[in-house]
Amino acid sequence: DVETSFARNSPLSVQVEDDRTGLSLETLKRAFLDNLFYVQGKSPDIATAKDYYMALAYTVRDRMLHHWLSTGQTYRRTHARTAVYLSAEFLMGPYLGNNLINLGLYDLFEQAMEELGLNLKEIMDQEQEPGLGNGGLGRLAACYLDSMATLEIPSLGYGIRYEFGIFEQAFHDGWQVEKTDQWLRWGNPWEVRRPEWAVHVKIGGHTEGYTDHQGRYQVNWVPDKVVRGIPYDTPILGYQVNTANTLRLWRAESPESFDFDAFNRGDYYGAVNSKIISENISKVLYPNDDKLEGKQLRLEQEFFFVSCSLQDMIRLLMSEGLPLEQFPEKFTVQLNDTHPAVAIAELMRLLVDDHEMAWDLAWEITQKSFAYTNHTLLPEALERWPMYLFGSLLPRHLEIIFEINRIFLDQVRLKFGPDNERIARMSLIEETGGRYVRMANLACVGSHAINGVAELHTELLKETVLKDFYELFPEKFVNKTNGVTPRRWMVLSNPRLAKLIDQHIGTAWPTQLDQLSKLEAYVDDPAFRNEWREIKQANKRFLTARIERLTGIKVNPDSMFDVQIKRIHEYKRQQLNALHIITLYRRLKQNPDLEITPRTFIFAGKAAPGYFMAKLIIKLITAVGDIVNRDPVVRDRLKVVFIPNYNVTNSQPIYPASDLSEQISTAGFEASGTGNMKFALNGSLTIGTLDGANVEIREEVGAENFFLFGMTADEVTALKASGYQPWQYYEENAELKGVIDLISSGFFSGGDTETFKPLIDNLLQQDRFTVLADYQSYIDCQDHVGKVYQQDQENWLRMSILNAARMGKFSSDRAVREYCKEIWHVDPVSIELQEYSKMVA
Ligand code: B1N
Repeated sequence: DVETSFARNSPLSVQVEDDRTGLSLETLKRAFLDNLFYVQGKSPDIATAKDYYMALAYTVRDRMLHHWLSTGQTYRRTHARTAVYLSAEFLMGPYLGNNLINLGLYDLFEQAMEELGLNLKEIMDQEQEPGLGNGGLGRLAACYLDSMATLEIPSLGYGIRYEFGIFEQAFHDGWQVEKTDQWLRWGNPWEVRRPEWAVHVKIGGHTEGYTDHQGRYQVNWVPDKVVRGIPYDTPILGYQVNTANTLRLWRAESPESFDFDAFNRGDYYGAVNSKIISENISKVLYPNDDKLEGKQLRLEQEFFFVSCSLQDMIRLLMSEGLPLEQFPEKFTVQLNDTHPAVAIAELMRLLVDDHEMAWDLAWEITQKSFAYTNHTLLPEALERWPMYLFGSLLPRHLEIIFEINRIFLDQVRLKFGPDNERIARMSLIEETGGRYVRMANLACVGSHAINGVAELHTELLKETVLKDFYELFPEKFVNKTNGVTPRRWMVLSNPRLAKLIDQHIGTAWPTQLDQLSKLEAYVDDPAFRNEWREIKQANKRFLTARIERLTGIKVNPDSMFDVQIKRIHEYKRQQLNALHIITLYRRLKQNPDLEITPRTFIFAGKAAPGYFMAKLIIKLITAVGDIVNRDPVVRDRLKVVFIPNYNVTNSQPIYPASDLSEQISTAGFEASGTGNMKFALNGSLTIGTLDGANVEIREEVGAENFFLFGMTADEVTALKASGYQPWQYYEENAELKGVIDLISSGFFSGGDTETFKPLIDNLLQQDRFTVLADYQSYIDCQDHVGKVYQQDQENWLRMSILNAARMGKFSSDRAVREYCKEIWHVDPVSIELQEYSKMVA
């Protein structure tokens, strides 16, 4: 039995090494049992499912380490230019399955487990995913890491190792309740703690000016607290390449010497307390999506991970023997929204104060280094920090921002003359009613490139929130439409469809997604069509079983699966979807024999814990489900399910089992969306507005293969400008009135007319997201969707195949290639696996 082993011919080749790299079935089984025994300390008779997971994870990790160490060594040796992704969120999803796919070892490990009487999928189900993000923004960061590694782009992701990620969602009486996420409870086999690269971060205090021995004015920042940042590294494998990049997440601890001081003074409790306070910084993820929570701790988190990361980059630069001036040649730093934008002031401080660089050179380096991605137009999400708060935590950074602002506003005056309103709008400091530091303005001034995440979004940025900056710096603005990784969102999560595609167009499509267009040749092929349909049915049956397990609700896999899964937000308009369900229900109550397309409405998504209206929307959906699912008149033609605790793990079986993808945000509010891409890629049809990337998806798949409804962004703006009066839509539309009145009557709340009153009042009186104005268009479109699904199944199938075949553009590989070419100017570096003996020599 010849084993594939990196160290096969090396003098250091011993049994232990072989167990960690070998790939024969016998070696894999032995390595797995060894890890169970020696790492988990368990014999099979008392091993739990968690032990099996851990043993398997370590067995897989061992097979990643040559990739990882060879990659690092190559980057150091070649001084590789590196793309740095700075993000407060990384929503990585479970690692085990993804790592097996990217190593190309999935089938082999499945067989090895089977030979041990174990089931790989069941073991994979044991993983607690690191939920270190809220939604699209965090998941985008994860897809980009996957693509950067796959494209062999030297890259580093920097973020925060939150001890508690996004909360776990449970339900009481149809209301969301939050439970703490304890993802680290069973240990994390994928990370390596690196205390030797810890850094110190100053917070608070004051600054002191002094003149140095050369007669230059310098500033000394005297903090009132110092925290220690410890990096935890996770390898990020590319797909079927040797590259393994690094995700480096920082944990906050207290500096040992500080504890020691207090301890020596006999203040044991004080020492322990200061440790607790320091550790708070990386304790918990703020669970808001598209909404700023202006809390001191949040600003501390942002500054903490940014300072740690920049110090680490400078260490790496110097360890390669490169001078500080080379920072922008060694690194290009992408700011994932403004959450890390304080990096602009922190790099200036590190260069000017700590490294005594002249201001102008430091500023040139800073602008060359950073690029900024904007992810939202919602004004309530734009980060602004009360100036007193900012100054009390970061006194030196506030001074630096004032100086950046002084020079910048002179530049504005030079170009536009004495336009005080413009100056007030563009200033880094907001002074109208309370003073604030504006992070988006800082990001625009300190970056050489600014991008939106879909074409429409970028255009709207230029016309609205960043208009002044576009007029000053038109050359900085570019669009980078989002993408998703086909490895996780097809190969891993839809293996049946992936296999069918392999059989027809070969196996290159996961890295060359445009090749999916070859599927168009089979759109009329009866055998292919049959298999396409059967795979969708099989995926629906699988999800049906899961739904029953998770909710107790039996759904019909032959019904249309009509799915809206995403964060709950008024602009995403889950309430519009609910109005449609109630519309259909009323029609059935009025005419029980009405012919309707049987539908299963599937929802999943979390509401921010402090977002009352979003929680009320969840309650409305579950309340409607309670009535509709039990009503004998419905005769199972409508079912409403809310799958709890939406996260990456729970989403993976949903996209492949969906027929209809709900992308129904008010036009102009969803920056891009990325779930929309995952659905279409897996052969679901979209009902959607002309918002975010929907516009481009429709362009690619063809208008005839997309169910469009609703106002355009311009129409929404115009309607509001003309004085939108939502109650008029209610008064003039009998069916809409009937639906609203049914909710108001207490029909879905056990006769209680108070429960949904805030939601109804809001719709009738404000309706910021024009739900009522789009109601009829949505209902008409849904009626059409129902007809096509029921009466024109052959056409539906054709549309499904064409959607998947035309989604090539939306691979995150395409997006990353565009960033590399147009913003980062980073080239691939291919990795040769180094032999173990040479690496340790
Ligand atoms: O970013 C995604 C987009 O596809 C979505 O359309 C967009 O809504 C999402 C503050 C955000 N924008 N802003 C956030 C998240 C957390 C937070 O604290 C804002 N998320 C998005 C990827 O581009």
